[in-house]
Amino acid sequence: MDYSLLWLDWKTNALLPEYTGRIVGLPATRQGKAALRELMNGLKAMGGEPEQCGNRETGPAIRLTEYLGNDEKVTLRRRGEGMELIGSGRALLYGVFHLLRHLAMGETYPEWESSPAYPIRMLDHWDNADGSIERGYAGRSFFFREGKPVCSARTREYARLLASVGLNGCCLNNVNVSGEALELITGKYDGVLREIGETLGEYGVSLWLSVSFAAPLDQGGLPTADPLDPAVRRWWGDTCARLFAAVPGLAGFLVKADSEGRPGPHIYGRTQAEGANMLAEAVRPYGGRILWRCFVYSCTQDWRDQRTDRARAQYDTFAPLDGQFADNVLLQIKNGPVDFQIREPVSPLALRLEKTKSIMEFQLAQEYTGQQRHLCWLAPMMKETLDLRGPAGAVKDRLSAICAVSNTGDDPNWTGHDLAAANLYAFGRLCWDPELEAEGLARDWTRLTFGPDPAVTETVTDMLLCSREVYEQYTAPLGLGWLCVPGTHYGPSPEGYEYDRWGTYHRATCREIGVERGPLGTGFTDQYGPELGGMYANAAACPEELLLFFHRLPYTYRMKDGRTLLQRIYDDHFAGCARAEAMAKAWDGLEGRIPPDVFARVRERFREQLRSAREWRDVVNSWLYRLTLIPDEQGRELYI
Ligand code: GCW
Repeated sequence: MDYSLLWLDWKTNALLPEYTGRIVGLPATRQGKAALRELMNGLKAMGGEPEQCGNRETGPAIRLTEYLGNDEKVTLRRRGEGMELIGSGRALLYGVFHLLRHLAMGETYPEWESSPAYPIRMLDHWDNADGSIERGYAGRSFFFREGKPVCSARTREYARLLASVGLNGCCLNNVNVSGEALELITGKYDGVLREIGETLGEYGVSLWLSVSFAAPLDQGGLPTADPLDPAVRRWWGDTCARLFAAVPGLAGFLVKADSEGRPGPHIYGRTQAEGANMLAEAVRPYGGRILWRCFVYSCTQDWRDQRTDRARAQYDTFAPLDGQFADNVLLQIKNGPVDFQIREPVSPLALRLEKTKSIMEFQLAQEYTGQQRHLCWLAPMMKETLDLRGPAGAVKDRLSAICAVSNTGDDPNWTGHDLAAANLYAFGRLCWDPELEAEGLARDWTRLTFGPDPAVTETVTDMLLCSREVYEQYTAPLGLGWLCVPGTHYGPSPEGYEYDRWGTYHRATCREIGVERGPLGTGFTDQYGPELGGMYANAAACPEELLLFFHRLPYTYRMKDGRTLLQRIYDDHFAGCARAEAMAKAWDGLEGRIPPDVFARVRERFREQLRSAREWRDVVNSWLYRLTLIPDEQGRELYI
């Protein structure tokens, strides 16, 4: 086996309760059988000797009661001296993994009655058919090899990982559909897609595909892809009839249209709703859904143009269409209004839609957050996004689904940085239950991954919990974003995006920095409505961590604690770097307590993180010093 089991690598547990010795009940479905197998194997791995007793109950046991259907509600309750798990086949899977996790952490009767908060909880892979992964930092694709989709032992292992944290979907290929991936819907790969669908399906994971809006033109040979053209509609209808019959686990399509050069309905003078609804109609007979991305903005902006504000674009495009989308369309909204920066406000579109379903998109692939070379645990960011309250309630209560860009690849440890697996774990758990606390998630993941050593649990939990703030401190301060190297998005280049076409400017001079997004500026804050928008619009009331997202301010602006804005930025960079050094040192202190290969790999990553953090600190601070000629109040070194 050339990959690890991550948090499913159950450790020996001498204190397994007696009831784990007997398993009663014979699930009938594939998923139910998978649950039984997982239970047997998990208990054996922990050192237990479970006996399968069919339907005979002779003493304390784990009883599996399967009912037919597809719902996801799990009931796990005490029954005498044993436990009973009740649910559909897939619910049995979730219940078994819950039970195993809690047994592994030393609990005896982990009762649980739960349904997931969202019916769709999935990972989006930006895997290309040639095996590369767009923004992938953990090796190459395990879904595509040598230009073709493949179903391998790893597909199954991946499905187990997803089910074990409650995820139930994955989109196989990059939203930028190109090359051989364009053929995924043409019949050429039906056989292997079916195999993948079945393998994932055993673990309750449905398969999604990214499609190109121009497929009728490019693959169908039609003269147009206009969504209102009858021949185009027919082509999609026929394509779906064949595809959904051939690939039973298929759940629908993910579409990036009119975004960063991708084809879409705007080309034909049609709205986003007309485009999405045309596809929705094609997948409807098979219960399919369309996940329609809202990442629509001008990526050919003139940097001289101060009126166009990229942050506004998604709301301006989609909010007026609310009510026009078919009911099997979900609008897929990135968590922030711009693009996965380390700190952004919540996308106002997610707070606004009333008649349209939405799916929020997070990015576990750490494109802007250290590329899985830096430790940056994203659960606090996800929670802060989901918890935000707008005029009509919290974000988490308005969503219909959640997805994330996957951080996996074919590296043996799945995520490149061994500790980045904690992002995948926490994401799944939060999709099931957004009320879970970050600290508990960090602790559980650490415990399951590294075993019960309290020194390891404490140290790693603390590192995970502070890592996002640390990364934020030494990189881009106060919501400013975009100080990274263009293209690769790794390392500092404060002016890198300044005179470019991407709409991501800070317009720093020797006196001021940032874009004014209140009513006197681009008016972006209006998109939040009077209450939230009013708060963001007023610099004194705006949460400080977002100050430079919303405002253009002089470096001498006084922060709440009396420091100037500039001094705060200097301080953050020094503090962030020092905290990163402390984290690396804390990791070194775990030598001998962590498997040596993992220890060495993470130590290497920390080395790189420190090198890069120092670079960030000195480049950003020196850049501002050169602009302002205002020295650091504490006399620390800045470079001319
Ligand atoms: O952040 C940008 C990335 C692109 C990505 C795009 C998107 C898949 O740099 O690589 O393309 O977002 O989300 O569509």
